[in-house]
Amino acid sequence: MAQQIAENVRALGDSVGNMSTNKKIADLQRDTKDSHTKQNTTTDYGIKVADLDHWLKTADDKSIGHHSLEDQIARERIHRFDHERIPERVVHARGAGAHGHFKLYESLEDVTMAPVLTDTSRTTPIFIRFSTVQGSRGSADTVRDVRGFAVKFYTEEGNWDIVGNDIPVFFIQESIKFPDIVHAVKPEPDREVPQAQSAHNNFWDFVFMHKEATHMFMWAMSDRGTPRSYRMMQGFGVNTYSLINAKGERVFVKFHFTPELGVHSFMWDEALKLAGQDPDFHRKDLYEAIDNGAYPKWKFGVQTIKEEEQDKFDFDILDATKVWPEDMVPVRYVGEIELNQNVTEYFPETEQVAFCTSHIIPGVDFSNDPLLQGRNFSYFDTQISRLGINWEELPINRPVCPVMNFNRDGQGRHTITKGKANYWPNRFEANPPTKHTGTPGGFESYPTTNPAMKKRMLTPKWTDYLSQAQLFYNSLTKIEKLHLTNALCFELDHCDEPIVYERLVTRLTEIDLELAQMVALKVGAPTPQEQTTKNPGHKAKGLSQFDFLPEKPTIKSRRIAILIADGYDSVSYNGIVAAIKAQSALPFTIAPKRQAVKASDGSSVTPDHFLNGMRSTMFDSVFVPAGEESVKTLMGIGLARFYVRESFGHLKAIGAVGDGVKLVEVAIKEAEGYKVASGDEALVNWYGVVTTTKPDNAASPKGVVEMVKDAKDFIGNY
Ligand code: HDE
Repeated sequence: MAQQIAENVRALGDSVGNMSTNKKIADLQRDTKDSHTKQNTTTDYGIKVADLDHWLKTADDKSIGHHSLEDQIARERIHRFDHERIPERVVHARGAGAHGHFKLYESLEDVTMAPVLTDTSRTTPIFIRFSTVQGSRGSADTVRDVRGFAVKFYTEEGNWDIVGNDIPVFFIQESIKFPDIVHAVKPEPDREVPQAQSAHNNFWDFVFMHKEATHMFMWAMSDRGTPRSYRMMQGFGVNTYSLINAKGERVFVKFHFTPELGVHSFMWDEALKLAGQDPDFHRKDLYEAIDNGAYPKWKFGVQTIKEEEQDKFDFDILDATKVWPEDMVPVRYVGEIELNQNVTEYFPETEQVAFCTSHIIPGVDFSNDPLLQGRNFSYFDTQISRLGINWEELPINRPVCPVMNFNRDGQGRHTITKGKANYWPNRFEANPPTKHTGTPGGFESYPTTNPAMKKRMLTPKWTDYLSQAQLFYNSLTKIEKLHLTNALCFELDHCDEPIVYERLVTRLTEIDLELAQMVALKVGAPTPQEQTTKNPGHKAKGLSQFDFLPEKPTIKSRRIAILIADGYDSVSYNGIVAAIKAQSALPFTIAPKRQAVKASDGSSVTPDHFLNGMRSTMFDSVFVPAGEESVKTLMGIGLARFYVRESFGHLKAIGAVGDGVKLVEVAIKEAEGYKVASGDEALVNWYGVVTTTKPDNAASPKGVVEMVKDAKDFIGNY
């Protein structure tokens, strides 16, 4: 089945990976070898090995005696194994990566001289690593958390890294506080709990003590904290960088990546269950989509502000706890990234890839963003303890353009450099610097003037901590607000020290009274009576994720469960499978058993999974084909009825044909007002993870939005 799906989706091939021309993939071939060959095993120093099963020891036919330390082959294997682990990243330890490319379709030469952003004929290889922040390397994918979105562009002028997140702001303004926020969110030091959760005293204590964290925690508690897929979330550079054009002029810039499939999230209940049912859900989802040819794509855009306009905003444009509202500074989309090749081996690629905010190229520069300045120190530094000083020589990290420097020695040095010139200047005039010519040559920092006073401070503009938290909350749809409220209730309910949840409720009272009252009720804090800071009710576009539904509704790469049992109707079953494939989605047949299931006409199919093997949470949608006997069997199985009811509770598209409708009716009969769609046309109109059983409602993004609004009471009670 999996192969059929892959072929089918590939045949539809709306996208060409063009891997043979990817210079980075070609570069990695130098270090890639195939283990599935008949080549004999050798030791690490190359001799062939005669026995891979027994340690050298004294032995005769009756008994075995002492092991010999002499066995250099056994010792080499154990030594090698003993040192396989390297330190995991201090944050963003769990991740998944893939290769792809960046294509520019509109030149940005008015603002930058970087050819990767001006030359529309170029295709630049990229590697992206997505991650969670809090959890260890073995933690679950779907936990509530910020997601890392780190992109390495292998440009002809050197590597350029945008080390971003799926949320456009950050918790703190100054990088000196980073160890505190990370200590506070990670497991508490006495008992080392909880794992991969922000729902604990230390985190909420920290965010209360740092009013600047309010905006970010509102984002993290929104549905952005539980993405449906890495492929369905935005990416943001977060920090303010600069772009420099050929005339030497500077603009400030923020980078954006917006997914072609739209921004979609799990409901909290799904995310919670999936963390146990399939802790690798996001990792597999990325792999599955690329493997099936459904290559994830994002539009790449920039927001720019001219130097002379930097002071015209209420906030400081260097403050990473603030967005630049899109109504004030529109996003200019100029290119596209696509991921089209999975990694060959996780460790040398996804684990050893090392990103640095300090990796910029001529035409891009930093700003005085205090968070960025600290990050520029931290990333390089952390790679040294994780990977050793020669980490930039590792295959995944080395640039595709020539590298020449005076580096020598250090652990794990690979390069063998000929000649005597290991310093500059030298009598051979070897490896001179490149003059900066206005077009990208040698990197030169943009010259700026700075205040003369040396002080530990920020300016008064940085102390407005609440306006954008209010702006964000005001801009959400009702259903998003409800989800955010529920998330806060869950998190604060996990805090058992009253000072933590009571104080946090007072903070919420500065954002929205109704929100604060609801949370107070659920978490046991005194109910606030009045709003303590005025909320002027401003809204902005680009904050609600409903602003990022796909331009063309699509079910491409969505996973659809088809429930059958013996006696199913092969016509409706085959029809739905074909219709799903025609939409480039993935059908999965689920039955009470994994052995062949017989149709009423005598044909049969082997299901992909049995009911308990893959629960409804693993799918975006459920369909029940016709077949009297099949449906009767399913109706008699509690888990089958629950399958449909749970999908309904998670607002997934549910479809049924013929007798299949009975199962759907039985399963969701308690939810009055929802009609069950029947007939083949139901599928054609299925778009997105949040839709309804009414096909006409689901036919457009607007329909989806409306439906979600209609359904809010049901979800609220679920
Ligand atoms: Fe990071 N961050 N960070 N961070 N960060 C790391 O670097 C740090 C911040 C982000 O997939 C570390 O290689 C400081 C903002 C991502 O390999 C470390 C500060 C944003 C990744 C580090 C921040 C990020 C990291 C740990 C405050 C969004 C994973 C391992 C000044 C724009 C990259 C590593 C990957 C990783 C430091 C804040 C995103 C310790 C000091 C803001 C996506 O160097």
